[in-house]
Amino acid sequence: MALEQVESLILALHNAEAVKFGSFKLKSGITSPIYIDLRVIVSFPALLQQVGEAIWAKVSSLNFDVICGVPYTALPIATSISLSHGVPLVMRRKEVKDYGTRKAIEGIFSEHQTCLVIEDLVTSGASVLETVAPLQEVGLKVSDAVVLIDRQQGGATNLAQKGVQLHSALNLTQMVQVLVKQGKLTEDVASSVQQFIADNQTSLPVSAQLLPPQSLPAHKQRLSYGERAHLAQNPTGRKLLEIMEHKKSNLSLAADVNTAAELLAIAEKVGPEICLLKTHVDIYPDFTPEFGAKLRLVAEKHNFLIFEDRKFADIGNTVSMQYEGGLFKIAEWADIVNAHIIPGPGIIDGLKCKGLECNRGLLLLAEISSKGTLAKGDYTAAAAKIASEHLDFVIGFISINPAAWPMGPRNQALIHMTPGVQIGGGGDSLGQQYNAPDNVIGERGSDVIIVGRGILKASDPLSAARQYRLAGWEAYEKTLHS
Ligand code: 5BU
Repeated sequence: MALEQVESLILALHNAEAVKFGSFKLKSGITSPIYIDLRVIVSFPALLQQVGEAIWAKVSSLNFDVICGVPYTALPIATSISLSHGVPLVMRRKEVKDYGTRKAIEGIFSEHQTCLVIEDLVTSGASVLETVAPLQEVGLKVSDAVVLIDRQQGGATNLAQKGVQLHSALNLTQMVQVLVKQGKLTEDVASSVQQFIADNQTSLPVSAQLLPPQSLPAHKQRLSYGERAHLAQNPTGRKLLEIMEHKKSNLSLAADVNTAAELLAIAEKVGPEICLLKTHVDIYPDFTPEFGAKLRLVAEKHNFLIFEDRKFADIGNTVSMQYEGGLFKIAEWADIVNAHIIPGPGIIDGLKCKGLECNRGLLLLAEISSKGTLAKGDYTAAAAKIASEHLDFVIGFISINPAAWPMGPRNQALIHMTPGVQIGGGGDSLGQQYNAPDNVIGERGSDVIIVGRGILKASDPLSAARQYRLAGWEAYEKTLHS
């Protein structure tokens, strides 16, 4: 782009107030002397086109088959380029309504085609990676991204570490220089912007840093359970990952038997095969206050953890009482419980205030295995976000198809557990839907298979448990070595 075109674009962005100078409090709490909001450019069609052309000038010599704008601000920019230069778009859905049937990437493409990612503004590069991950997931290659404005705060370096080369039409230094030259900005403000850039270099979030540089589908880029144990902030999450590695087991038994006595017996029998025993304590008519201590002895003997599938769903104060008190005193004996996020994050605080002091962990119900579940799309995305904000207590999710989540690079400290597992698939007459162990761990990207009737109704539950453990483990090993 010629110098006068660069200057004219910078002035047009300034006139449209897409770039402002002053003192702005950013979401992160940092005060910035510059504020950039490129959403306004949709109100200025000529400017939108000018932006598209400036970006195109940077990438027209690269090889790519399709382009994809990072939602939302870069979508109209990508559309403008597509219309002007006849390049097909693909579109990333930010809110996938139903992971089972709706696609995260819309449009026509074939595996191994190359996609250029288009972004409006880059700070750390994290939002570019959130779009790169689902593109790679569907088999597209991504080696380049282009941005209108690079804030020069480390994004290009961070993306290069992930194998994505960042091209930029403009950067902050250049913009400030032009605006000073044009009398729109004082030297003082310009130098405070330079100082801000120098003082606010970013790196990627830990989860993104740990991913090896691309090209395998994101759900296959998994670290081993043992490596992930070092990432877990919560001691129970860490311990579970260590047990999984040590016992070569990613099998959880859903021990839905009729009595506490039967439960203790089956725990004793299949204990050596499992990393986790899942209970529904409220279905045992012979429950006594000694139940928890007895089960813990079996768990210690066979080195597995206990997960009471209580599915808390009330306000923080109530769940805190339900967790600690009542007949079952769940917090005393269950290493792990789970909760719906329907009440909002207060439920986590309510459980955390009892659970954290005794080293317990929490799973959030992000998806459910039964037909017609409402836990999907935005709800699942909200569960993922809330989890990432409570890593001291939340150890992972109940999830059904985490590989299809469009939320960007996986936080490998969090453990995905999937119920609705049976060799042979199928379902029951009350809405349960089954997937096979290799599909759950391999294709769907989960970490733990939760198996109930597949083991309990087998003629020999112990050998069935072994069969499930081996199937789950083999599928896991393939995700490490593929
Ligand atoms: P099954 O016999 O393998 O179908 O048992 C599944 C178990 O997992 C059972 O205890 C359910 O309560 C539990 N479950 C589930 O099936 N689906 C879900 O989404 C959740 C729990 Br959450």
